[in-house]
Amino acid sequence: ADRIPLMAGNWKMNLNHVEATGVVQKLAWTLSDKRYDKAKAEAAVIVPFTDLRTVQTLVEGDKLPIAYGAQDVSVHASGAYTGEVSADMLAKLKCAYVVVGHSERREYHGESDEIVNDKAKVVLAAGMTPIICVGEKLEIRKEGRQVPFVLDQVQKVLADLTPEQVAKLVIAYEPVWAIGTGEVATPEDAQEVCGAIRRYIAEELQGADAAAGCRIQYGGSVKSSNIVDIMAQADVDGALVGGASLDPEEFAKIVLFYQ
Ligand code: G2H
Repeated sequence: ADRIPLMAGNWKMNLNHVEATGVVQKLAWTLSDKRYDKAKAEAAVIVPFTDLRTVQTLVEGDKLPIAYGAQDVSVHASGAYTGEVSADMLAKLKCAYVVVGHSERREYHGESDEIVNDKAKVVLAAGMTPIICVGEKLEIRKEGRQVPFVLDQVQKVLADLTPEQVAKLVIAYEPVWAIGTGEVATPEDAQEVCGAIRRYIAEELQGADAAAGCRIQYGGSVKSSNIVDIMAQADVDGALVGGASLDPEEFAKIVLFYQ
């Protein structure tokens, strides 16, 4: 399958809208200077809600080859949900992507696989692409149970989705012990789980076409120094990059991993 790798920079709770302008401009400038080829990798920034309108204006105004999206979404459509942001609001801002179920949302905001599944559904219904995060904690990894644990998450977060929907979405495998810790899973660790996810979708869930189409990212302390080995793995179709995406020159190197 022709899966164009998705290199998504998850800014987390960093960069206000003034700072966002500088980072996006610098990223776009660096990519164009280095002859970035959109057919080889897709660049995206996943930004705080308060930056979205600014990023939209920049991207549309200057026709930048950078997709953008949000870090979370409400499961509700509208109404008395103070502090929440709906999928329709994000679609109106032309977000391409919405991250759902990031381990930090699971850990600090009690998001279960069922909530993540509901969020994936509202994102798809609004015409955007969910980036659905899964991954095991250190205890599970130490017991060698990462594959069955993650496959159980995958089955729950993809519940009720059609093969056509699954073929278009993105799954981010982020071993929680490798997030923001400088601890990186080896490329073989990443492939073990990403490959198992794809086989499981093919054999037990939405079938071969869905499995061949969906993009599976690796996430967790990705940097320009380790991206090439990670991307060399057969079932890794990109990266969800946290810390390293805040530096536009470093993130550009990650997007341009193929050069
Ligand atoms: C994992 C990743 C991006 P970092 O959360 O979501 O963050 O690259 O800082 O480990």
